[in-house]
Amino acid sequence: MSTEPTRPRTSVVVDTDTGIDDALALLWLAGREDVEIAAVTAVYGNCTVEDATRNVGATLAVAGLSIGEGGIPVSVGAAGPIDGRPAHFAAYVHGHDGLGDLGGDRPEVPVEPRTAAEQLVHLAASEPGQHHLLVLGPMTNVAAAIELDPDLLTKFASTVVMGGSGPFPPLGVAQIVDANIANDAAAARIVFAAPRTLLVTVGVNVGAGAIVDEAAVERLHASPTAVGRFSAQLLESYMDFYQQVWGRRVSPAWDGLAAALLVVPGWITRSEDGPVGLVPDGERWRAHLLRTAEGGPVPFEPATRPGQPAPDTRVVLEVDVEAFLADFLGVLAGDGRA
Ligand SMILES: [Ca+2]
Repeated sequence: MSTEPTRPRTSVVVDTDTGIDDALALLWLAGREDVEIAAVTAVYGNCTVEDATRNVGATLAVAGLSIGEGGIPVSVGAAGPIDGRPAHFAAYVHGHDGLGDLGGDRPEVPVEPRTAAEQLVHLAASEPGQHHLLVLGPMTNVAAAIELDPDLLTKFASTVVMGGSGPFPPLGVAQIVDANIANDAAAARIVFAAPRTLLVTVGVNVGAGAIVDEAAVERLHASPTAVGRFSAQLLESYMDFYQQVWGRRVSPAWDGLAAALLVVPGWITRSEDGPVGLVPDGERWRAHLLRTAEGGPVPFEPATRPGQPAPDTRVVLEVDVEAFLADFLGVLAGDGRA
């Protein structure tokens, strides 16, 4: 039995391509007593949309949450980018099943009759201002929902996306791949142009600095809770990948950081508001805060909304990583909940 929290709970709708860091974000949200997961919408990205949907079910089951009638509604979304290009999956990062091929039980889950885009429109219209939208995968579902309701993002209390590359880096500085933008730049273009209450990017510019290390994973292995031990297994698989590409056994928190900054915006220590545009970077696309050399905004009309100035997006630049990691790992490890 738990007592009713004294603060109102933050109601979050999670749009996710449930891979490893998405699963950890869901487990953290589920473990916070001040958060209610109002609905989950699945999208392709780290894996197929079918796997992402199963992974939502498997992850919420570990957290003791049910899906469907009496539980959290889960909707199936896009299977590929909004312009019809084939999807690209990251099996080398998240395993073939999206959750590191751990071999656990991933049964089919009961899903809503509404598609993900329809569900986002429905939730926003029926309870405007009540929910926050957390976007953890390619923005295809959200863009499809904006095509159904151009004012969609004005009906969410805030929208936080794991994506973007922040401001342009100094010349010659290499940047980390921004998969959520690169996977569907056309959808991202629609989202960054849409009117909104508040749109926040938690991009690769800050996610790469929020690192779960081996000591943290050992702590999770020793956790008395199923959530803690499942988190440790997921992180071991993630670290196998980062060992290869970053040369050390670490895991950036990525989606977990975006979830955390939605719920606790006080952990954002520096941000800048301005227009975000899609820019090419080799064969991929990025979303950058567009500034002149003097630091002023670069005004432009988004191609998806001609005649309208690009609205401001809040771009996160610095984070209280210590406070975030202490809470993130504490919740996942089940501190005080054995
Ligand atoms: Ca994700």
